[in-house]
Amino acid sequence: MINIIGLGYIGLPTALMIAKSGVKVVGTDNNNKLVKSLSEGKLTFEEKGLGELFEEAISNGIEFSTEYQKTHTYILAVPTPFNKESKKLDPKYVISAVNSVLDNCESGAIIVIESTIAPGTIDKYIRPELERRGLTIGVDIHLVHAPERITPGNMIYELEHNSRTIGADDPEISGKVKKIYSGFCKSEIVLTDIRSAEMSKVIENTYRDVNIAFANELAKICRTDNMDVYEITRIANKHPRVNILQPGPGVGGHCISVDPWFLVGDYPDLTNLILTARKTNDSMPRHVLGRIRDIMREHGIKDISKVGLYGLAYKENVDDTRESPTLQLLERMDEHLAFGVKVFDPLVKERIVDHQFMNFEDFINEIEIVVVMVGHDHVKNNMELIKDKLVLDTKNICAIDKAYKL
Ligand code: SAJ
Repeated sequence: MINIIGLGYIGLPTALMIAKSGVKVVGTDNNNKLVKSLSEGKLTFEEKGLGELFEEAISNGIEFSTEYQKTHTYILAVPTPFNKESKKLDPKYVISAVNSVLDNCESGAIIVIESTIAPGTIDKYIRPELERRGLTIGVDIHLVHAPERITPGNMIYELEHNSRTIGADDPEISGKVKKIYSGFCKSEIVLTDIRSAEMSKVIENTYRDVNIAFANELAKICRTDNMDVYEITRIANKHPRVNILQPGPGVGGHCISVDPWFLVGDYPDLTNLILTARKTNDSMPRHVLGRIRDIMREHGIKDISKVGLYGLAYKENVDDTRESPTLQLLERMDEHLAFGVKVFDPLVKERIVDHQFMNFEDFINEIEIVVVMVGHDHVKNNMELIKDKLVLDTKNICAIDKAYKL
């Protein structure tokens, strides 16, 4: 039996996948409400394909509990909150989950950590917890890092099709964990050591951050001379070794905008490019604000309540608002502007800001400028309703000739 600890965005789909592969799974979370809901067959977040997978896992006998189980294999997918001031991850939930596992597990158990952690976390924070209890690592207990790699909006597909990394000290343990993951992962499973697994996860997200920053810098360059960044990158990308990403209103989510900071923190003298990329991406909400001001000035619009931000999620077709560019933009507006501007997101049900409309038509009727911050399918399907407004299309998804761009 495998006990999955943490039933959020990563832990739940992973638990369901493993259950689907025929292994007995118990999912544990300390949130009573969440466990109750899952035990009653009700999902707590939306994700493509999750409903069907949930049903299959239930018919394969998956169980949910607030209790840690006594077993041999644990997979930890607990949150690692980011401290915005220190730019560091707080490993407290991983440490406390490891301790709860140690209070319950069989001798020789395997603890697989999936949560994103900064390079060196296992050596610095986890091994000492085990040693403090007098446990011999590699005999009494085994540590593994198998960082998750799935992207919200396409999680189920990516769980099956993305390659996995398994970092462990002992090849025999890597082999056992590989067997679990190969029950649902159709792609390559790469075995390595713990430190390399930690580092590779962080550099994947850093690589993407740096590449998005390049696209964002190009957008700013093109804006100064009124050139079309999308046309220029489309042409450049015809080159067989060029693949420029898409500029946007900023980089959101809990991963790409966070992980590069671990490298900057640990290697301050060696990370000029990574730090500059982070700052470039963080500057994009302010760039959007400048574009909003340009449009207001051009059209003699003085009242900020005539501006509506479409999208609160951090990216298209998800309801996750963590570090979202829209929230970053609101933080960068002075109080008066932030209070007046209107906001709408069809997927985000929780009320997060003032003037957050729940009805799209009311939102559109009240404003003159629509700022498309997120490319949800919903807005693509509602072009008719926005096409007569002034549109600032920060995602280049609106089929409207006169739309303003970044
Ligand atoms: N973005 C751009 N331009 C682009 C691509 C993305 O501005 O060309 C923006 C998005 O709009 C969004 C942000 O970047 O605000 C991040 O979105 P994303 O879809 O690139 O990535 P995430 O945060 O959803 O998921 C990432 C993934 N990592 C990589 O692609 C290297 C995912 O595979 C990881 O599992 C996840 O981080 C994680 O949990 O670490």
